[in-house]
Amino acid sequence: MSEFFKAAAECSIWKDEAGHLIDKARKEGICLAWDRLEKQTPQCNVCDMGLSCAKCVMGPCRIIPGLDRDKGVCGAGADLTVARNFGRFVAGGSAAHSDHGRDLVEVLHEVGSGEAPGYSIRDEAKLRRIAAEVGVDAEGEAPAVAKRLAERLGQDYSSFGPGLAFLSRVPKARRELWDRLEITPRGIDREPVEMLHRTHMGVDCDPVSLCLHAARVSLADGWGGSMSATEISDIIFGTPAPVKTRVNLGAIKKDMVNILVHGHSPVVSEMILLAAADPANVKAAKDKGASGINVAGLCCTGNELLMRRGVPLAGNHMMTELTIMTGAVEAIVADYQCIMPSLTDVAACFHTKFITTSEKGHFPGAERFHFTPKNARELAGKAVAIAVEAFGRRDQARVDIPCEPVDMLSGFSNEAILGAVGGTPGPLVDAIKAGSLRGAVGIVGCNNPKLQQDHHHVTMAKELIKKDILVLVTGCATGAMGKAGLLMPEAAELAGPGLKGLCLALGIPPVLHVGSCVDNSRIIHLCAVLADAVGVDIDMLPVAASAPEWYSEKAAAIGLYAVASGITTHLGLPPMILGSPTVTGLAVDGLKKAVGAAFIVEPDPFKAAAALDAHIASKRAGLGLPAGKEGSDADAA
Ligand code: XCC
Ligand code: SF4
Repeated sequence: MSEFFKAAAECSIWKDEAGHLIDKARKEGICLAWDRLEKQTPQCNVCDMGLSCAKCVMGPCRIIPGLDRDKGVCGAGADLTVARNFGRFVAGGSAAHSDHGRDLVEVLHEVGSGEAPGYSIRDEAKLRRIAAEVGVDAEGEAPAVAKRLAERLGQDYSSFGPGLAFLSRVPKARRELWDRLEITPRGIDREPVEMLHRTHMGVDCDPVSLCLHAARVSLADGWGGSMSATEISDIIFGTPAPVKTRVNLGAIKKDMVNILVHGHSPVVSEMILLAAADPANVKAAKDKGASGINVAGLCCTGNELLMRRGVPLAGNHMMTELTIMTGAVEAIVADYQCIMPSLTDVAACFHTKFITTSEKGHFPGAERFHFTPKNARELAGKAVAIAVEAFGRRDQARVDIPCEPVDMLSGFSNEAILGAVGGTPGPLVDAIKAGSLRGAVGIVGCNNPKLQQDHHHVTMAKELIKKDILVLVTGCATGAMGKAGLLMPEAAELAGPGLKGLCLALGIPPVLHVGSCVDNSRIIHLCAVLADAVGVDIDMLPVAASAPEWYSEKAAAIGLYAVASGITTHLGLPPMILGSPTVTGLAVDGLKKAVGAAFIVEPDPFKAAAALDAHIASKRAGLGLPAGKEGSDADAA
């Protein structure tokens, strides 16, 4: 075992980093998510089961069958109440990611129209390739192609377009299945809006029908809004290629002006990066006594910059409050999603400025900007100036950055993954057929203060790579994997012999960072490419997904589009559906018959990894493939 890995393995990451700053906050009387969770505990059991309803003012109702309250005032029972709640939950998640996708469509349109100074087409080849793929004239000047592509992808949001452009990527058998089940998404906006309609009192009263529509809602996100967000971000900001960078709170620099970009969209953060590199701003920082300006990422905005620019990642979801506790953050520049409202409270305990950039995301107490593609360059300069000014008010005696950053590799877009094996899926398929690569699992999603942060992500990844199962990681799982050293090629030593050989031959880690949460669309696309190469539907592939520490509506939408696409998905915590035998039965079993995949709910990461391993083994057997070398050197060591 290399020195690098020994160090990473022996470091008690949570205790030294998060635990240290949680202690600091408690000493200083600053309230964090863990404290608020404690105050909220025990949480309402009726809500936890999905059995409370406040959708009209005949209610609110609590459906408690054992207490002779088996129906709400309108007559809705447990199954219907849970299905309505779950449908709206998924609609919320799909709407969030897909509305992010709309922003990218609009920026692409403005770039094409010459109305977005500061933005350009960084990957013209991809622009033309995607345009041709979705049937848009790909010839002529790049801006004109960009405008036409934006108009085509914009049609996917309406109900009157030619149909979702990227459905052409879905294997034929899967498309036919969706048509038979009437879950082919018809419009990115239409499906979540229809869910709100169906769940109004007195519309869709069949829990099964609501669950199927929830699947349709999620597919509109996965193969629509999220996929557009990913592809257009690549076109405008560049398609990711492997890049070395660093992760953890050590990405915050004691002697520099630190700006953390937070949220989900690369649109603003890319401009902040440019403004931070502007010599005039760097000089202003030096005049204040700093050695320069440092930009680091949080959550999925962080993932976007990590993938394309190698900008270090300071933290994932449950680290966001703690970054401010270092006392060394001058500004958090936030766009939208997963930004805890508490951040302005914690920031107020320090010199930290909290800056919002989206007209959709307002935070009382924040410095509020409204970024548009037209004014982004100018406002980014102003945001950086605010951070530089704040550095002058930093109390160096309160600065506490508890760790050195850990190296990691990022940038594994599908183009990069397929490029590494020669440009076609053939060699990957051959490795799967031979059993050196037994399968692949996407580990995705958030942290949740109910679980020991990062532990479930890391444990599952280690268990799976041991079994020659490649792990792809997105979203907040990335920070966990990175801190544990799993995103470096040296981590191949922890993999089974087959995966280790593949990693050594290609110089890649056994856990590949493939992006932010909208980039889960890269994973379903890659599955479709592999399925077509093998000549089967996606549900027959030896693949799975896992969200071990999830918290958000978006994660539920992602999990559901993975399942509806044929990818069995593990959840570390159950969604709020356990009050309905029908909905729970569908989720963990019934969907298998309908779409060939279902959810596995298992809080223990060792048991969950074993379940996914067994799933992959059964899929290999189904394809008549050899079992592969289960158990490994790593196991024996
Ligand atoms: Fe949010 Fe995407 Fe979850 Fe992280 S992983 S807590 S959704 S930032 Ni999307
Ligand atoms: Fe109660 Fe029905 Fe109204 Fe929900 S919709 S609050 S169950 S009456």
